[in-house]
Amino acid sequence: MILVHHLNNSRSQRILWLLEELGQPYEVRRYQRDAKTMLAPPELRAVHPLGKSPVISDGEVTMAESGAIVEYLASRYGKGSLVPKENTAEHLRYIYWMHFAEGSAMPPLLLKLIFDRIESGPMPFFVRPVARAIARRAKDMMVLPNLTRQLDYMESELGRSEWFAGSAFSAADIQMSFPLEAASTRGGLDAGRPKLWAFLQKIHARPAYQRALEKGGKYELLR
Ligand SMILES: N[C@@H](CCC(=O)N[C@@H](CS)C(=O)NCC(=O)O)C(=O)O
Repeated sequence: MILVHHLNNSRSQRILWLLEELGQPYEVRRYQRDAKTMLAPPELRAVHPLGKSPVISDGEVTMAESGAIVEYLASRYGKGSLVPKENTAEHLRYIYWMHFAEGSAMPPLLLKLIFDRIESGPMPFFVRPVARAIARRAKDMMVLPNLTRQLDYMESELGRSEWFAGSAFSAADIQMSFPLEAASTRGGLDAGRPKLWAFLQKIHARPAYQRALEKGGKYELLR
């Protein structure tokens, strides 16, 4: 039986959704973020040295890193679904978006989260103006322009085909869901980018997505 180590409000929600799409039985072991630091509890480090979520175990296999887990589960249990045929243009796009999600889309979203917190968080009064000015400048110079460029790019790519890899829904769409959901809570993604917005509405309406929400518990991404 596949066991998913699931941290609340996190990337592991994607893994539950994927397993629901695959119709593959699994168990969920839940972990709660620390309410103040939002970090994972130390018990996750007993499962994998980095102590991050998601991690799965499947028999002898213990695997971390959401992209690797998505690729492993889709190719092992997908029976040809959710992965485009190899040596096709769709398969190349599948690989690209599978890596883009964590490699390119998430870093500016994470930086925005950190700099927003520096800007608005409590700190000694004598460092506050300097810290806030640095956070503001980093956001204006690097983080926000990158976010905008990436959102524009993803919007135009979804103008080429209904889903990220082509005309068929694939595991790359599942992998891309997390940065887009994060962008809609803290990265400026809204109905002004109609293709990306429609993508979010469509995935949220999928029965497997809804079942995964029931299994994973409350899902509210960090702001
Ligand atoms: N690139 C990794 C990122 C893993 C990651 O940072 N997970 C977050 C949850 S969204 C986490 O465990 N955060 C809690 C912590 O860092 O303590 C992946 O895709 O699996």
